Amino acid sequence: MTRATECRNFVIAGHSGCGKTTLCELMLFKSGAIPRMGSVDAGTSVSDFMADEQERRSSIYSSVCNCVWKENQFFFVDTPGYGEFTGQYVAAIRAADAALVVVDAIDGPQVGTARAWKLSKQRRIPRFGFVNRLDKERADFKTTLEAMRKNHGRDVIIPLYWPVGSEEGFSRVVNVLFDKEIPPEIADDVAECRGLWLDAIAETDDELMMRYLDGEELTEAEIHEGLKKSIKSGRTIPVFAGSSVKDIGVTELMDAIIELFPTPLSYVTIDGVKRKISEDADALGIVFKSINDQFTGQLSFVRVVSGVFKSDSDIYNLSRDGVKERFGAMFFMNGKQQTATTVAGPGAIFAIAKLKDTHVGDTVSVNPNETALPGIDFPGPVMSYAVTAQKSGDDEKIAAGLHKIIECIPTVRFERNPETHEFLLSGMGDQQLAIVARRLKEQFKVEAQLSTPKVPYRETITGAGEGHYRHKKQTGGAGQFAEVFLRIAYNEGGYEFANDVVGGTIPKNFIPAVEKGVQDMLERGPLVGCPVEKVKVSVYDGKYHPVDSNEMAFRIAARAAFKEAMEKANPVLLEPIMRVNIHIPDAYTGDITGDLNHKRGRILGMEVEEGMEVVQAEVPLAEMHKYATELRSMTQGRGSFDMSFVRYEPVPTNVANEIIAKHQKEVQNE
Ligand SMILES: Nc1nc2c(ncn2[C@@H]2O[C@H](COP(=O)(O)OP(=O)(O)O)[C@@H](O)[C@H]2O)c(=O)[nH]1
Ligand SMILES: [Mg+2]
Repeated sequence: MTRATECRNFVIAGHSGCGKTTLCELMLFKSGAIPRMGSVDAGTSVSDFMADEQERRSSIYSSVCNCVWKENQFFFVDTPGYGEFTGQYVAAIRAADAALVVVDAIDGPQVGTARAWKLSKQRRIPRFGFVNRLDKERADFKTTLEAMRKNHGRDVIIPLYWPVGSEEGFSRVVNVLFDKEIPPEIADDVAECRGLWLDAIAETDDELMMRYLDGEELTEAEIHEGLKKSIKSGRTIPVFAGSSVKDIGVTELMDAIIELFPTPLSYVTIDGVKRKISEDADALGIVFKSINDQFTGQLSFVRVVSGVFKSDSDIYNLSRDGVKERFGAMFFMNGKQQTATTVAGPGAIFAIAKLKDTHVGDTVSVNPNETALPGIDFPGPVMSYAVTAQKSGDDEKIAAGLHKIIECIPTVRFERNPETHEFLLSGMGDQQLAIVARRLKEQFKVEAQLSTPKVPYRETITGAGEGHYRHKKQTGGAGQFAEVFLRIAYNEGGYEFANDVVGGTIPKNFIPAVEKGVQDMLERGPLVGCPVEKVKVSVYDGKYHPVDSNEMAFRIAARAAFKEAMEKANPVLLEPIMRVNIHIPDAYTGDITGDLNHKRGRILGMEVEEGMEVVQAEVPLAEMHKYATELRSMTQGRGSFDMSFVRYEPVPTNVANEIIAKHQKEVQNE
């Protein structure tokens, strides 16, 4: 087993198309882990091995790789760049000790790049940049670098390597700190970077700073140490340059991964307590990914945090009451290719088959008394479809299939909405949900119909009203009699029911029946049949008959009295309002805000985050159903957004009238 000091674990992130998968492929090839270099374009890369990925020629799922480079073992995760597949990145970064963010030298930093910087900063792990595709026409290192510097600062984003030549003529990279022979055309740039590095290195240590300010030269060893320290603290982000297609700058990168990336032997915080990670501790790991497909069957991926896992073991799932699981073989993975192993220590990522009760985000350990690590915070869904069976009778098969598929995609949910009674498939965008539907068809042979879901409107009143009803059926047989007077008023605190009957005009034992009648009506409001909220109901008078009164009669009378009161109390329709944050390059701000105005949105503010404009707005849910698709076409895929519920608000009258009229028509047609 590789010792933990010789193990490096990192995630590869960035915008789609910057060359992440190609870089992974090259690292695997250079280290001898694969015999020949596959390609994304030919559908032969190690990491894009799922059928949907090969068809798209782009990553959808994260993919785990490992290789040995100069006696050090690298475990790294290739992640998809599209916003809809962010969940894959969120989970992978949770398991990584460092982030390597790839930036395209042609398009520069994009939304996916900004997201990668942001999430890795939140995780407080050291960050590295790799400017890729420098061999390509129109590639420009300096412009790309300037865009990155603009977002983070000149003294943060500092090249460690500088390219020699450009486009077709790009031939090699030089180390700005240690290389002695620098071509004259880049000498000034290299000298500037060297200066920036020396400033940052001096900052890491007071004594060093004194000597540096006195004009003393720092030794090579001091520079090495200071460089590591500065990067580890997050104060600086070293930038590499290269081409993964032409294999330029990647040897330098891989050597630096050994030299500068952190070892897995730092600390882990469990339950607020900092603990040293060690190979001798009880094995502890986090499950950050699972797959279930025709190639591999069901596999769970564990990142070893501390200790050493051994094959053929019992483990305990600390996130699920310590439930015991057993596994046999352990594998190190390269895409779908499995290599059996018997041990895995800190930093390693191994896969095991057929765990029953273990899911993404769970902590597993050989010690049932260990404490679980914090889980993984996945982003909330931004769109939903209502799911119905294409063929009647398939509902159960669809539900079972969807549950199986989404077990491996934690950002997708399948749930019944208790208000609209629809089954909703919710996720990060239409492409992601289309992939789920397709897998349902291919793997489970059932077809689901996806349609626009109903908006979960609600109803309330803005005034107060009284209602009265006498329910009487006293012709022949057993009679029925009940009379109810009630008042309703708007109540900010929510639904309340009060019995204000004096003198027993309605006997106490019938009051629960009156309330039941009211509750029946609360479930289906008078405007569009949606739940009624925020009303206070007070029953204050009535009449009963010693023989003919019964619970049913009071329930019926209460319903009718409530209906009358509600009509008088100025009922209004409420709609869910969503808080939306839209991340876009600033060139699109005008289009985006204009479109939000059409959607009855309210712009709350704008800010710049990681070089992207963030438009913050509140928009009715009714207008957001197709937003994932619309945003993509408005920004050529350069935008992304998140969305969460804030509150219910009255629907403007003109819009409400249309919704009510449409509902009435549907009711009549039923
Ligand atoms: N010229 C050139 N093309 C590259 C380079 N790296 C990747 N590509 C191409 O860029 C496209 C996207 O690459 P891919 O690895 O799928 O990017 P990812 O989406 O970040 O994983 C593919 O057509 C690659 O062949 C490079 O260094 N130079
Ligand atoms: Mg990829």
